[in-house]
Amino acid sequence: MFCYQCQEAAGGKGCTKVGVCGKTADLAALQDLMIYSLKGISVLGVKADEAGVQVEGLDRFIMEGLFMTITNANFDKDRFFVKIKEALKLRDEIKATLIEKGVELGELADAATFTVNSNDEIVFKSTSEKVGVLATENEDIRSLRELIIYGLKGMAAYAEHASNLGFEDPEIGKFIREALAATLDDSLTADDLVALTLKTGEYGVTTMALLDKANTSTYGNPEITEVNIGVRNNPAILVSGHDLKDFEELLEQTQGTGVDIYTHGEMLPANYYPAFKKYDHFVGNYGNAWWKQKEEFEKFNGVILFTTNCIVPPAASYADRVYTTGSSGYPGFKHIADRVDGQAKDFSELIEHAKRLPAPTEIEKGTIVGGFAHAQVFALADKVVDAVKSGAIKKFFVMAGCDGRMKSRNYYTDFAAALPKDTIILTAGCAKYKYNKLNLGDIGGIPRVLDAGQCNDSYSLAVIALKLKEIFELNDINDLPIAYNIAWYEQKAVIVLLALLSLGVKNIHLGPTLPAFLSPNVAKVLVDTFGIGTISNVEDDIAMFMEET
Ligand code: FSO
Ligand code: SF4
Repeated sequence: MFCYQCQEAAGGKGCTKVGVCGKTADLAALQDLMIYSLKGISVLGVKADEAGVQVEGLDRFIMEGLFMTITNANFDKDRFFVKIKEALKLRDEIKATLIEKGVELGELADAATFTVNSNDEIVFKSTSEKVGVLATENEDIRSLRELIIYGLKGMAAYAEHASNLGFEDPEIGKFIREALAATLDDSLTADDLVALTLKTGEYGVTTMALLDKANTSTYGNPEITEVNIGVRNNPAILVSGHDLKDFEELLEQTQGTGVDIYTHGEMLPANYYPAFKKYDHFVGNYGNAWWKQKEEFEKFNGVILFTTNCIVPPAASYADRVYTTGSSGYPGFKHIADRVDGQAKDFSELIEHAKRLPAPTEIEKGTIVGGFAHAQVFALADKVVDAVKSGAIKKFFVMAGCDGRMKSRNYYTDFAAALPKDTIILTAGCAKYKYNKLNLGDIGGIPRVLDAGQCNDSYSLAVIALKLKEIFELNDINDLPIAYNIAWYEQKAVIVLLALLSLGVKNIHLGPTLPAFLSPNVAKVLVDTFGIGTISNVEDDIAMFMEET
């Protein structure tokens, strides 16, 4: 196996024997083959687009396939076997339709023609060996192709959440097909792929805007909320991941059952939405970021539901009370099936299971504050602008992104704690758990940590920045007193980064390490064009950031 798609890639280079995330070589092979199959479908999909042929369900199929390969989203080999076979079948159906319509297919890439005539894992594995990341020999082309693919994975995840709420944009699916097909095209130069990378960022903005619209028009605009982090004495279900539709359906189905609902990790921002506040059995948030799940799930005692990544291979003590749904999966966890004909998912099995289990053990008490997505910040705009004008706020620090296992990430806790008291942290994603319980105080009633929401709500931070640019009548977003010190872990953070770049944001510092998939030349392009930097130590970095603009 070779995988270097996340920040925890072994040795900062890539996982070759087993993933730090727990991905085995067999699973890695199937994921490589999944991506290859999606590239093949996309080649035909592009031809169908050109011929004006609509393929029902194609956007959704590709999105799900990409999402399943995001770091720690799905460890279930059986699901990949099924999905790859479906992919080849769908691909060949599109091919047959096009031939029937007299569309000239020309010479097709191997990805669009290969077959696996066996259910044997070994055959799948040997097929995948020729199609993995290292199949592209030139390291710069490989780096750019993978950068695009990882951006597409993040984009697909966000587009899928929007689609679950009935919000779709066919242009996004079309772009994903074009870009996937382009990663097979040997005639494209490094410059072509750099241009495609930026275009991926533009579509990242479109996708996050669509998801923002889907979330806010369905559940209302996030608002300032004190979120309870303590527990009650009832059986309970802990919901992890990002999918708000799943969350809503579970809240509905648990009403009046005596089972409480808590959020974990990236589901915390569900607490900020007005629509979910009417449920008395929605208690609050339990625990911290994804990587702490082993100890926290153990103590939660109840049922756990993953709606998306990030799954950590479980301890045997709680594995039998974990469920997955959507694109997430893990062998041995029960999987809740997809919606059929727009009907709600059936969560009855896990609700009945929860009733038989004890209440959560308290691990924390008190509250944390969040809900500062764009509408809420706009509502406070006068206050914020006055504070900037009076000098009460000197600088904003966008510290969005991810949390993770590495000790080096304690940098972000120390950084947040050491920031001058006249600075505000703007955050989104699970990075917040590094400092959202530090009690960093407020500036004239404006909390010093403003949490916009999930990683996709980084879009909100960009909208806020653009609004401030307008209010202060600046020509360039980079003239604002905003510094970007972003932590990343997996591929959704890649699309967030590309989206920020496409909006013209410069001098983003990325840590705790730069992606292993950036070759030295590609890293140089990012440094030279966008001023991308990394982190060093808290003291020097704060001095450097405070000096800028
Ligand atoms: Fe991932 Fe990062 Fe959203 Fe976290 S991008 S790791 S769980 O911030 O949040 O899915
Ligand atoms: Fe390694 Fe990350 Fe790939 Fe998992 S996703 S195999 S940890 S690089």
